[in-house]
Amino acid sequence: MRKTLGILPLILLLGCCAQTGAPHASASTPPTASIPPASTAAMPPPAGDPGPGYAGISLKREAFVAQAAKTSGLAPAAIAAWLDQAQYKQSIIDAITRPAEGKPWRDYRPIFLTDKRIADGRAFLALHRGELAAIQARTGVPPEYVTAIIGVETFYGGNTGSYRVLDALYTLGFFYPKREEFFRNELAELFALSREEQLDLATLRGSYAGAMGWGQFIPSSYRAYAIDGDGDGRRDLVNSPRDAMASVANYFKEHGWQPGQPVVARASADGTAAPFVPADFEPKYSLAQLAEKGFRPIEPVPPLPATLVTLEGADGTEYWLAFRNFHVITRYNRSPLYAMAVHQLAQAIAAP
Ligand SMILES: [Ca+2]
Repeated sequence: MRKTLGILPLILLLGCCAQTGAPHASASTPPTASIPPASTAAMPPPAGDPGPGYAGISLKREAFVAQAAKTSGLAPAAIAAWLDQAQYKQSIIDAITRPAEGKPWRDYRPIFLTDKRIADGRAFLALHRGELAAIQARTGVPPEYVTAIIGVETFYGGNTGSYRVLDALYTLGFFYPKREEFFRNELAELFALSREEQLDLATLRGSYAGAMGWGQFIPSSYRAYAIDGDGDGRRDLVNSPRDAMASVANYFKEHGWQPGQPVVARASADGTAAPFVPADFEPKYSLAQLAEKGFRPIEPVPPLPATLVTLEGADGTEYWLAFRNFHVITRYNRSPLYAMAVHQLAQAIAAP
């Protein structure tokens, strides 16, 4: 997702790469009802730091409780009790406010296109080959792209995040003015999700931006696009790799993945070429229009609409024609660097 935040984030924040280690949340903890014990209302103030200017958030909090109750179907008192349990974490604010990693492609690519990530991706694909083939039959999304997303996001499920999702979305929703409305909405979605999927908010963990599981879905994406891939009746993106793989593919399918079509094609720029940075990566130019702008595919490509992606690579400026499927990957994380890394990792994993 992710991404004025550099390598981060999801759909702007379906963030990538949970920063610290703890693999998926305690598989040994059975799901429990998401409503805290009634005694919570009488609990003392949160043990942790409730956050700077805590007293000043009461109005926001009051409005949020009403909104979240409506979104989730939980009682306002239950929402308020969970907020009492949520803890402000300065480390989350620090993580999200790190200088945006405006890395050029030549520095970004090596983070993801490593020998280990490629080798582990091949092993992951081999381990799940049957499941991934079945997913491709249903969605049209090739195994290597599902694998690459999970590889970039969490190193194949090994790093799904160590923050309590409740703490992450509380901290960002109330103490990160730049995007507080976005995160408060995600917090409300989290309450709904916890009720629908019987997730235990006391233990549910994810990235500092509240993204969960092998594919790092934020709550709204979890609710909208997650799939029960293993047929147990629950959508568990944290503990079920089959659910996670099916959900990544479903996310792509629902955002318009075109089976059999290319993602990008390398382009040449003639002497009159005028590079441009598209506002989004909607493929809205015909190949003829791109040729008029000075950009032509180096290899033959199907006559599909495309847009231009310009990257500063190790060997100089690279021009790419980006098709619909590239745009689909940017719906997961809007950074063109992210989308290109996923594409190239997928290609490397699938290479003979
Ligand atoms: Ca399941």
